[in-house]
Amino acid sequence: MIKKQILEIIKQYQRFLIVAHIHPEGDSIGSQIAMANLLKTFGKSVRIINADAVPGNLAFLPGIETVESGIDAAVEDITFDAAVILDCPTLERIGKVKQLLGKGEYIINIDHHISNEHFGNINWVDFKASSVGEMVYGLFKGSNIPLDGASAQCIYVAIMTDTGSFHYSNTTAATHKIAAELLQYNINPTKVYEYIYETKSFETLKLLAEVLSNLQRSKDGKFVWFKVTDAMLKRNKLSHQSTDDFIDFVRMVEGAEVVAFLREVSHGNTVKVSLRSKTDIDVNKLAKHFGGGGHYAASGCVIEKNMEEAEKLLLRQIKKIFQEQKQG
Ligand SMILES: [Mn+2]
Repeated sequence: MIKKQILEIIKQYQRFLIVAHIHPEGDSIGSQIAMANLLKTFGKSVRIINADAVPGNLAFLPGIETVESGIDAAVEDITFDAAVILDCPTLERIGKVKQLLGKGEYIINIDHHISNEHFGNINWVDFKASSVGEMVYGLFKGSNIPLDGASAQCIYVAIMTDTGSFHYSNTTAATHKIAAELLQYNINPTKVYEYIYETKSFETLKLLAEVLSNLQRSKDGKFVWFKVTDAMLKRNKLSHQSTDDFIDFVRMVEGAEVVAFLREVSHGNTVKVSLRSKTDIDVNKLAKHFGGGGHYAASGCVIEKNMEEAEKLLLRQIKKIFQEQKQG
């Protein structure tokens, strides 16, 4: 129903801006390009603009050259009637691209975060969807537009990255069915995996080794966490982006129920926390306590404290949640 409504609304506008969240990843970029391709088949004009650049491991995606980043050049000449905002629970998540909105454009919000704030004129929020890629696939089906090879590859990458290569708890039979169909479009899963995950620099692996040798866990082993500081990045000449999937390695720890990644940002005055749950502990709720959010099993927040204090606060809150769970 909502899919049909969105497709009807799309018909009413001509010029579109497609935006995803800051620090875009596979689901954002893959969904954006596929969405743009769909809109183009309707004869619409489309610009894809994000606050931050495309990560290097997605450079192989067909259509990646159409993804713009930063708003300086874009601000001068952009005109659009509607904005499609993908994979963002709040409007703040689009970062400085927000400056391009506010001229009365229609906002189409398509997302799968449980914490979504329904900021659009129309909101399609399906937190059971593995990825926004899966939702864009649904739009293709709903519009009877046949998938093209480029869109199929982009959607495949969106689903693959948001499900951790089909093993996170958001992976369903439907996800696999869609992936099976996408593979008919000449996608090489081995190559795609290699591009996305097996292109790590020597320095990144050295840093990962350092992180893993400093892992910490609670006495009962249910909470496992690790830290990356500015000094560690500097020493290895790396950016934050290169640590994005470190949490996937730490998730492997046997007996861990909640895993946290604390990274120092803003010169040590702020700590960005990524959270993963491997059991029935809702880390969206945990992140919300600190003003963040996300999904039930994967979320994040920002704590405006130094590392030591942020760690203390997080540990205290985790302890409380484990205790509540025991009692409940
Ligand atoms: Mn996503």
